[in-house]
Amino acid sequence: MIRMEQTMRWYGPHDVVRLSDIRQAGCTGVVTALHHIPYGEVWTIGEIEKRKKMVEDAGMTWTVIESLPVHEDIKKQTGNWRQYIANYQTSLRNVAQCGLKVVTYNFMPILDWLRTNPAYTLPDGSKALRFERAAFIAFDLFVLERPDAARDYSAEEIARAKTRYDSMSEEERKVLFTNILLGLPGSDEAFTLDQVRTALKTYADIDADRLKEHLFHFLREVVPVAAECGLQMAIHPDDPPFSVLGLPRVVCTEQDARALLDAVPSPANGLCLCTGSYGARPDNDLPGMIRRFGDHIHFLHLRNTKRDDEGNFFEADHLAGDTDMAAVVKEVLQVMNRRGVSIPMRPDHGHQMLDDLDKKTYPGYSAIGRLRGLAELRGLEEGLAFLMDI
Ligand code: DNO
Repeated sequence: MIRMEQTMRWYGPHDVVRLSDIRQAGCTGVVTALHHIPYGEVWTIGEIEKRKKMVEDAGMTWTVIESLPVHEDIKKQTGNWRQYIANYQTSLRNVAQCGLKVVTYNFMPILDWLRTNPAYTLPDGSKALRFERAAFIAFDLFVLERPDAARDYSAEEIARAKTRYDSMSEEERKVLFTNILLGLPGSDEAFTLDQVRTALKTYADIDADRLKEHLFHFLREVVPVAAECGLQMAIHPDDPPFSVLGLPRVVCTEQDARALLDAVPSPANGLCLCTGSYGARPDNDLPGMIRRFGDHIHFLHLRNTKRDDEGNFFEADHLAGDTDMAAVVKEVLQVMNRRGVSIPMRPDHGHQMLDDLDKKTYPGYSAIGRLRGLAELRGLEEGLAFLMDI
């Protein structure tokens, strides 16, 4: 009886969702990170052990890190990047020594996930994260005023963005700005407009091919260390999975994932298969990706999105949306049974609903919404396993 390991993300002692809430949701594992350690610095054994003890004292285990962040200098190969890679290698050795197994990271320039609205009201009154293309383009063209931005969009998209911008009040424009630049997960800091403009300039000479080379170089440096100390690396895809604000993004499609796995062949070089991120593109075949990448899937984010023809999407119920979640979980069960391992999974994001509506949680990380997602996924997995007789 091999089942997915059920986990939830915990942002640490300041998270309003407590470890006891996560345990009561039925999780055996917690996914967390040392968010207080600045990017690029070494995670010391003392700090890792402290966090591990908190999770264990709450009756759960910490096997997956999300994330061990990659410093911007490594992505750009500027400044102290060599030192930051050495620090990353040291952190890997330290987390392995403390018994952790999976290291999630991403290689998105400057921004991590990006939405135009973290509280989009659904017909039932619950709230979801949404990406609205016209609002995003309006931000790029008329708020950020990024030079040459117009080249990235069609005349029709620009016209739609202009209409959208003109319909917004000053207040709505401010809110849009804050929403788009919500900052990195786990940090309370948001970017200012000037900071974004300055940061974007630092990528002026880095196109997708070059960023890919930098990623592959990083992998050549860290994957052997991970392999040697028994860790699995799991790269999170870009969210949304396409270039934004003129920045290159190189982990968007099955071909991208294949290329990075081929660049450094090793079982330690793996994926965080996020069905929500990859699933925002119609050309990503999620069940097929799980089948084809099976041996390299070290962590699963199960989430669904609903797209429309204008390039908008919102985060749907876990079992609704455009991704066939039953087909996904069926493939996962097959992969796990073939490999003889349980893959850790977390219900990625959840709607803000019921009592969550009165709480200030990290966008997408409500307690009850995620509990609902987890419960549905758990039921789906059990039902499928019964029918598959495994
Ligand atoms: C968003 C998350 C991402 C993810 C990182 C991994 O909710 O899925 O922020 O943690 O990209 O490095």
